[in-house]
Amino acid sequence: MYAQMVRSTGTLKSRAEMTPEEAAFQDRIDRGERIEPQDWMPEGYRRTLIRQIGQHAHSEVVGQLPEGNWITRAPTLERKAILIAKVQDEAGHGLYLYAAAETLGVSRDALIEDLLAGRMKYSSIFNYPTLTWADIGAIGWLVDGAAIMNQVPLQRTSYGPYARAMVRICKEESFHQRQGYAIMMKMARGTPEQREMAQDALNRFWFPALMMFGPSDRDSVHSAQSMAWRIKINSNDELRQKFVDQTVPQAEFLGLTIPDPELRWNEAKGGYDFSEPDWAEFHEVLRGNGPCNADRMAARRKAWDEGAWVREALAAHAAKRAARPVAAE
Ligand code: FAQ
Repeated sequence: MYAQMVRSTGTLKSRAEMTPEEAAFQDRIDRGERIEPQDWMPEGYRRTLIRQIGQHAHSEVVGQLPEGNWITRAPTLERKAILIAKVQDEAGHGLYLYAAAETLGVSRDALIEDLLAGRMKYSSIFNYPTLTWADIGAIGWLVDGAAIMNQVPLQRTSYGPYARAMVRICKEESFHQRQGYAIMMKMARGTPEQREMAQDALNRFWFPALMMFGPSDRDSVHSAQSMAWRIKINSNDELRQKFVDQTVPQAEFLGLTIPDPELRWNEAKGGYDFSEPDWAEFHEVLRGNGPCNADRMAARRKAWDEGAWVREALAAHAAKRAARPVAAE
């Protein structure tokens, strides 16, 4: 199975099967109460959150790499400054999320070691290359757009520190999405070559963006339990549908074509019908065989190894400070 760390059976415990603590916990969730770090929680809830928040944090940090690739080649100083700010925001998102995960009793170092050892995942989308400047537009528009669709409901997730981290992240993601769309508008209304570049970026990023929402509901192993615990508010397919419905008019406004011949408005359901992504490709990317998996992990390992002296210096400084009052006595 492609799920790691946390085994979800797909079948939920009935009330009769729950211990009194589990039943009381479920009641709190059902009443819409927030769970805080000091509260009792089932071990599965804690581990599911560590898995999801940790994977989310890793995605933010690995997600800096495809865009960082274009900082030195941004077409104007203004675009460069905006891109630097965006990439820096992603580091901040990683930080809030690692901090939220730490409230569950796992250290940031342990999470990063799990990522580097292949025991934890990061979003499949960041294993695709950024070949042209239009890809930076497509990432902001589609990738941040998909992230917002997924993360706005997470502001209401049941675990307090995760929900609160999401509030600021969503505000910043909205700015990211707008900067990506602004690049797409410029390209789509530019020279024929720029327009072609914008269309090509949309062609390459459309289906990988749809994969960000996870496998279809029929194959999602964690959704049932995560939704019962209100860690997830919506299913993968619900969010994917909302994303398509929101994005198609934006593509039309740009005068670009979504690369899906099956895409059409379905009056009865009040949404678009569209083709599913190639799930075989999705699983290959998750297995580490996407176009950039090896490069991304090599970059993260290098950063971790070369940053060792910073971590050691910070630890030595903290130890020195902690020893200071003792010395004064
Ligand atoms: N990539 O049973 P489900 C961003 C895994 S946004 C990789 O459906 P679940 C912003 C899943 O983890 C991107 N793996 O799982 C940005 C599980 O494996 P596991 C990050 C995926 O958790 C923009 C297995 O498949 N956002 O970074 C993917 O209920 C631009 C079974 O799947 C989040 O992480 C995938 N696409 O639902 C940054 C949002 N899909 O863990 C920089 C929070 C599924 O057991 C630049 N996460 N898998 O080994 C979530 O909402 C959920 O975790 C889902 C998956 C929806 C991703």
